[in-house]
Parts: sequence; C-alpha cells; structure tokens
Amino acid sequence: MNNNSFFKYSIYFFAMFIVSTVLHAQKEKSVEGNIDNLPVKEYTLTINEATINKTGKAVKGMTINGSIPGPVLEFTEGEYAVIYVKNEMSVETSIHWHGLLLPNFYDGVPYLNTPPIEPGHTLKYEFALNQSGTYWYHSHTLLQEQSGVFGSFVIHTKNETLKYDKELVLMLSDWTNEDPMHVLRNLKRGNEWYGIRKGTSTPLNQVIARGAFGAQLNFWRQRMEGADIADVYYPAFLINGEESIEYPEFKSGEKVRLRIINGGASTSFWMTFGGEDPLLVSADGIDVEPIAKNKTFIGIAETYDYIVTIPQEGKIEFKIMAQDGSGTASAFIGNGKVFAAQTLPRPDKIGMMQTMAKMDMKMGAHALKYRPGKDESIEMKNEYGMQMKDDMSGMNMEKSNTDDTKAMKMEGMKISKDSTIAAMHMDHSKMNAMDDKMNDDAKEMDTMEGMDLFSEYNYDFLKSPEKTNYPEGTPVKEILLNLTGNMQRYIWSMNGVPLSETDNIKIEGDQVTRITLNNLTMMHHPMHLHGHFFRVINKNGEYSPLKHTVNVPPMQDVTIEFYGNEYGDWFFHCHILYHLMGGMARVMSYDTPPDVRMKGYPASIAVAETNLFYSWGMVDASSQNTTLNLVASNMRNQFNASVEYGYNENLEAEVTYERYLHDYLRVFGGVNIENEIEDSLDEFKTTAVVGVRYLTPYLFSLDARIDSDLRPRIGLGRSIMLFPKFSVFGYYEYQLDFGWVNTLPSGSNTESETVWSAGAEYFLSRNVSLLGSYDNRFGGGGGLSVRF
Ligand SMILES: [Cu+2]
Repeated sequence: MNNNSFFKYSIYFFAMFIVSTVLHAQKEKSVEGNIDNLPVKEYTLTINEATINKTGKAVKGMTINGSIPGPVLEFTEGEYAVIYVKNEMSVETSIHWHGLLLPNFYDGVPYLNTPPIEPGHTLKYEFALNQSGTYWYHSHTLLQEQSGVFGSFVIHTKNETLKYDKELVLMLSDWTNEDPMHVLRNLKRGNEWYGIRKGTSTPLNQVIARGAFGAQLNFWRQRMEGADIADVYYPAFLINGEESIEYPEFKSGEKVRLRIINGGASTSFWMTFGGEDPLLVSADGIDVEPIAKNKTFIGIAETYDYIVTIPQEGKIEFKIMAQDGSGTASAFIGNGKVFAAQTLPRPDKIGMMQTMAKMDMKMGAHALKYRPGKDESIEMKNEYGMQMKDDMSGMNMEKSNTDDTKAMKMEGMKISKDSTIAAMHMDHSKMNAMDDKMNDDAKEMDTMEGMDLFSEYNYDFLKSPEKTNYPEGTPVKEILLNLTGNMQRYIWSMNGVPLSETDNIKIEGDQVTRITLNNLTMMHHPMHLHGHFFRVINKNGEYSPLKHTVNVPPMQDVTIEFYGNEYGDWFFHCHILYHLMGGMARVMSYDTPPDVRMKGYPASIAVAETNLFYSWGMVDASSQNTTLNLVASNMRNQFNASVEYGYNENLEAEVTYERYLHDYLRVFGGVNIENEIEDSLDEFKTTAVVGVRYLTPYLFSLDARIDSDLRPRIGLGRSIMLFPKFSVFGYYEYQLDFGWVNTLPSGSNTESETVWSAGAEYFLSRNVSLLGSYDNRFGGGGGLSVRF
C-alpha cells in the first residue's frame, strides 16, 4: 500500500467511524438495527485468491472460506443475519444477497448500494430475515463470480407445510480455466475459437449439407452469423463444485428436498431427474402449487426446489446439461443401482436458424443507437422482432397484459405490427374468433413455428398458491425495455442504449411498475431485479408466480410487474455476467436521498465497469509479408494501429481513431504512412485520412475514405468459416487519384491503385492459426497468425 492510499484509507476509516458512531446513536430510529431483539445468527465469509484445479489444470481462482462454491449459509425466518465478509485478496470485492429483501445499503452492489470491500478489510452485513426459501449470494464486482465467489443462502420457514425428511443444496456453476476478463476480451474481439472448441459453431459446409443456405443468407443479410445459444467455452460444468458428485447418506424411501441454484456465470441448464418425476415445490425461493415435473430449464440465477423420493435399492441421478449441449454434470443421491436421468439431445442450431428464418423476423436492432438520449423504444419494438403475416396483422392487438387467461393463449407469440405498448383489452367474442382462426391456420402459419421453438421456455408451469395481483385501481406505470445486443462487438443493452449512456429509471412508490421485456436478440437473457419480487405474467393470470429472475427467450417478450414499496436505487440487469459487463443493465431508482454512508463511493464507478476499454492485437507472419494490428476499444471509441511490411520492401502503417455512431457505422480519422516507390524504403509519404467504416448487410466490412491528397479510396473485406476451424477471407481496395493535389504523369487524368488479397486460415488454437494467402503487392505465401 502506498502512502497515498494509506492516507485515503485512514480518511475512509475515520469517516466510517464517525458515521457508524452517529448511526449507532440513532439505532432506535434505524430500520436496519435489530430493534425487535430478533435472534442473531452470525457467519464469517473470508474471500481469498487461490489456485484451483477443477479440470486437471491449476488456475487462478477465488474461494470463500477455502472452497468453490462458498459455504451454505443457513438461517430461519425471523432471525437477524449478521455476516462478516472479509477480503483477503489483493483486489476489492463485494457480496450481493440474491433474492433477499433487505435494506438498500446491504444489497451489495459496490458503489451503487454498498461500499466495496477493499483488500484486507471486512464489511459487516446485517439484516432481518423476513422471508424463507432458497437463495444465494455472489460477488457483484466485475467477473469475480465466475472465478468462484458465490454460495447458497437457505432460510428455513418457521412453519413448514411441505412433507420431506431431509434436504440438500445443489449449486450449479460453470468453470473456465481462463481469466474471466480474458474471456470477455476474446468475446469483444470476436474470436471464433469458443464456438469451435465446443463444437457449436456452424461452418458453411454443415449449413449447406442441411439445405439451410437460404436461411444462412437471411441471417447474413441481417448481419447475424447464426443462432447463438451461449458464447463462452467451459471445460467443466459443476454441481457443488464437482462434475460428478455422490450423496450416499440418503436412504431408500426418504423424501429429500433439493434446493437447486443456478450460480453459472453465463450458463443456463436443462435439468433432468432419474426415477419417478420429482415434485417441483418452489421457484426463486417462493412456494408454488406443487407439480410433478421432470425436464426443467433453469435460467442463470434462478432457483428451484424439488422433492424427490429415494427409490428402493437405488440412487437418483440428477443431471444438468448446458443449454447449448456443450457439457453435463451429475449428482447421485442415495445408494445402489443408478436410476439414470434422461440424456437430452444437443440443440440443433442449424435447424433453429432455419425455423427462425421462416418466422420472418427482423433482426439487427441496434445495441448502440445513434441518439441514445431519444426514446425510440416503441418504434424499435414495431420495427424489429417477429413479424406477423398480413392476414393476422389487421387485428392490431398486443399480447394482453391483463390477467385474462384467454389472452394468455397468445403467450409465446408476438404480434408487433401496428401495436403499441398500451395493453388492449379484448372482449371474449373477439378472442374466441381469434382462437378459431389460430387453430385453423396453425398448420400453415409460419409464425406459429416460433411457438414450438420457445414454448418449452415459458413459465406456465409455475402457479402461485395465492393470488398475486394488485388491488384494482392501483396506478400502473408501463415501461418497455427492448433487449438489444450486437454479437460482432459484444455490446448488450436495452432499447439500444447501454447502461453507460442512460439515466436511472424512476420508480414511483405505491404504484405498480409493469415492464415489458421484449427480446430482440438471438440469445436468452435472464433478467434480475434486486430487492424485489415481481409477478411474471403467465397463463395463470391472478395466480401468476413471483420471481426475482426471469428468463426472456430470443425474439419473445415477457411482462413482469411489481409494487413499489422500497427506497433507494436497485440494480436491474441480465445475469449473464458477460452481458452485464457489456452494458445490459439499468438502475431502478426511487429517487430518495442517497445514503450518507455512500459518500465517496459514486455510482459512476459501478457504471464505468460496463464501459471499459479492451485491447488486443494480432500478428500475421507470412513468408511474403508481416502485419501487426493493435486495437483498443470501448462502447463508442476505438483506437487502431497497423503496420504491414512486405519483404519486397513495401511498407504501410496507419493509426486511426474511430467513433461509433451506431453499431455498424463509425467515422474515423488518422495518419497513413506508405513508401512511395516500391522496392525502396527511402521515400515515405505521410497523409492524413478521414472516412467511414461500415458493416454492411451480409457482413462485409466497408472502408470509405479520402486522404489529404484528396484521393478517395474504398475497401471491402469479408471472412467466412467454410469448414470447422477453416475459414477463407478476401479483401479488395481501390484508390483513385484525380491529380487534384499530386502531379500525375503527363497525359493521364486519373491514376488508380488496386490492392487485393485472399487467403485461408486454419485455427490451431484460441490464439494461433495457420495462414495461406496471396496479395497482389507481395505475392503468395504462408505462415502463422498469432492473436494476443
Ligand atoms: Cu443477457
């Protein structure tokens, strides 16, 4: 620690001492003090950097009390939780209590609600437990949760009505051997290796073999590579930290309550159970109407409780499969022969692409729009997403937001033409007429295929035992949030605006906030609201379930609503950590005075985490030339440097700054240096350049520019993965000189220069490819491409 930070810490501690003394004196008035003399239960969590070996490879990770996951924190409803979180790492950390209703200051989002826990320091969390169920906790600092900073939080109810003998917490997670920040950097640079490594990429040969080239063109036209399910390659998926784990302590005939938590950083799972179908009793910590259900999808950060019965002379397999089919893990509960869980097939990405192409969807809504300050959410919803066939569009209806169960038959289908966010109440005769029409047309209607593709992701199986709707007449505020994303730059946002470019969303107290989450991307987004439970409107109408996290499938919409009875600022974000870091987040603000204890911890620091600069580089070393490319990029700004040297003594170097106007369009300016006469490194020509770069439909990179000699130039490039690990690329560039500045050889009005190259690349690993190319300046050759 240097003197400067020592001084900072001293000031901080002195301030904290004053503040806590004052607060202590005021405790009688504080909502956070244990004024009711509740029974106190204490835990200490110590967070450490550690070497972890989950896959036969020792890597740097983070542990809580020495393990991944951290310990199960067990409480009983009505207790007063006191948890000391001790940071023994060299970096700051935080703990967020996921799904818990607690004072805003203890929610644990650093800089937004709670001070970060500095290295060597301990933070005391304390709050009364006024709920029961299965919850969890995790770091909310950068990608620390991916490194291992997470664990489960169980609150037993005071009067249990469910019948079971024992219980078992099953914490699901994903494990990478890479530094998570490097994973994110690879996603930002568009490295295709993760898809190749897990076998989920869809090279052109497979697309053509399946007769899906038309669908592929449809996707390319809309600047999409394909239907992506998960971005990150994981060498292992874990249940309580293991790929396969045994629980022999459970005996035949015993009923066991499984408390299942998805603590994955970016993996949702399909869960299956051996033996008889288990009884689903709770979702996100709250009891639901018990229902026998086997195959279930668990989105990131969701929790489900099941009651299973251990079979006679056997053990149950509980199996999870990563949503994209890239891996599984199993837990075995009981003894004896295995009652195997169903093995699910890998999802068929090419088939999905074909179905989606048929559904007439408009993709490519901006993740980074031109004017972030202008609300165009409704226009965006109308323009993008699933389009209705003409014969249905005249009906001008939106999926009803009322509790009319009839209307819920439209669940999973979206009709966006001419619709507005305002819910339209339909009378029953109209609804019946529509039902008939839908049934008649179901076979031919392409749009209906979408219902099959995503119907297994709806929440209709969840029914609250009690009514959850709000008293009639409660004022309702409607908010539309289109979920938007850009795979090429790995930017994720809402309404085309990432967190760093928007204001807080104002939440009014004593009224209902109803949010329509309209997913305009090809990925699922598990959306989590801190400090609240919201109703997820489904076919159960008044009995719609309460949740803290809701998964929104691709090109679908889900409506949630909650009653405003809190204060302070609460985070609302996609729980795919890499999407959160990519900007898919908002702050929901009650606009109440800030907590004095947060002085010196501006929320802007939390926001800045979603707008970091990522930098990367690449060297292509071939027998005929060598090129070096360096990039540093955040949401709107990018710096590029490149040097190209041919062994025929042709050299070109360029440095540019670019500004993204929106996802596909950037303006740039910079300096270009080139040797005037080929085969001579004596004479260099330096020019200033300005221009635009544009990603065209069908994914061509276009570069149109003019230099300080008033010479216009246009360049066009594209690469396509033809076979697994094998892609081809081409580049064409044409420059004209009208002699406006330069003196042209006598007799000619214009002079032109053409540059082109084409080649192929074979991926050997994440960072190395074999390269073969021909360039009209340098000739043909081969070599290596190294990414760093
Ligand atoms: Cu997301």
